[in-house]
Amino acid sequence: MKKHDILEKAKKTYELLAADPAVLGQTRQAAALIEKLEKKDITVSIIGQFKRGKSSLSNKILEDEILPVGIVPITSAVTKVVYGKRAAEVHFFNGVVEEIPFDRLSEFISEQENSDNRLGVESVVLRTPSKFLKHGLTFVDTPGVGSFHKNNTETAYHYMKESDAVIFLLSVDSPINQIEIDFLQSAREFAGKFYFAVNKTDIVGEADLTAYMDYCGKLLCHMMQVEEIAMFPVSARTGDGIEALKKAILRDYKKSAEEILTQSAEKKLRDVINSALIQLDFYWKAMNMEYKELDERFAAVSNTVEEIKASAADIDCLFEIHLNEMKLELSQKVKELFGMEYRYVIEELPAGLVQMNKIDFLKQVDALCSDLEKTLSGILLYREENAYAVVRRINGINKLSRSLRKIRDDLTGCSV
Ligand SMILES: Nc1nc2c(ncn2[C@@H]2O[C@H](COP(=O)(O)OP(=O)(O)OP(=O)(O)O)[C@@H](O)[C@H]2O)c(=O)[nH]1
Ligand SMILES: [Mg+2]
Repeated sequence: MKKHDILEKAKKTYELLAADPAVLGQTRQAAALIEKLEKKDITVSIIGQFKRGKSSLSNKILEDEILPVGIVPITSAVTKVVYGKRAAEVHFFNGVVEEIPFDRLSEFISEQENSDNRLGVESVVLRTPSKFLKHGLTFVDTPGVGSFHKNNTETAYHYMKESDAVIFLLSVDSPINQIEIDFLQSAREFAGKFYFAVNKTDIVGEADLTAYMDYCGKLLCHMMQVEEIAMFPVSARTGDGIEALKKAILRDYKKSAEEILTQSAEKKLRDVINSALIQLDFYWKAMNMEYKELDERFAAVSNTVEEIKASAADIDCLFEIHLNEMKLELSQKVKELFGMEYRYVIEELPAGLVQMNKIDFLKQVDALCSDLEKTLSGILLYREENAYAVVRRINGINKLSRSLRKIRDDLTGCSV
């Protein structure tokens, strides 16, 4: 499939989704996908089990010792690296963006200093004048999967959806295991291109390395359903093999960026459509739910709304941050009660933001709450006595589902 075809399909999907507030979350995802395709943004992420040497290898690839590494599980937050004058920014879930000096990085992205991501770091964005990034790639170091720290596994799985190409990192001190196989299976659903790198080659002799490459190579071919697979033996300690890996990535980026982006966008579009279909199915079921059950859930939402309104009266500063946090709380509640993605736009709040006054803040809280209740009732036709409206809504859901399935069926597969 060509890039403009996938862009057309993404736009068509967006139009269909945007007409139904029931799929608000997926509408935003489709919009983000269109923007990515139009801007030709390519993200290469390094992923794998904890302690395989992802951050050490990232430092070597970027030729800058910026990311913290260690013997115990370290990386606890997604770290995006782009080309530019050296700078670091922390993006928090509540929208706050804070510029920090490089020597404070580990306070935010290491498990030891920010355990279970208690600081609520959404991601860290670093700029460095690395030759590898000069052509516009975004490089991402991710937390490792499979350690005791479940939050890191969840973050890695969640982020993987945004990668276009991945460096899947193995290490010679451990043959590929079930945790890695499961992770790779999921990554296949989203990334358009894979580079398999085997780290720590400095600790084994040539014969052992050959045996390892042979064994893992066969397994990976089987998993990826291909005849042959390119593998890159590297050592983040000595630097061996790293140039070959970088060259392969840059060569593909220059020659086939569009192809990589198209393949990854196709997979991401399929994911958006699947998630919209699940959501529509949910509505369908919710509309057939007993009123008693639906009453209870609506009452629970109303309780949260009342609590939020009451707490707003006591807030006297940092109104923008509180508003973002309320949006997160409301989305969480809707997800909990109705299983649906009801995502708000979280405004970014860089340092020196203009302060909202209390009157505006209270108005916005009110608007936020009544909007939620109105939209939810509308979507679920809660207490709708008019049978014709219900039939029309059900027909609308069926029609939208059919159109989305048709777009999904036209999408194709994956590549190595
Ligand atoms: N011998 C050897 N050790 C390495 C190599 N690369 C990394 N290490 C060591 O492996 C350990 C883990 O390195 P990290 O780069 O922190 O690994 P990671 O995959 O980022 O770990 P998490 O962030 O916890 O998932 C450190 O003690 C590194 O010094 C390598 O090529 N050879
Ligand atoms: Mg790391």
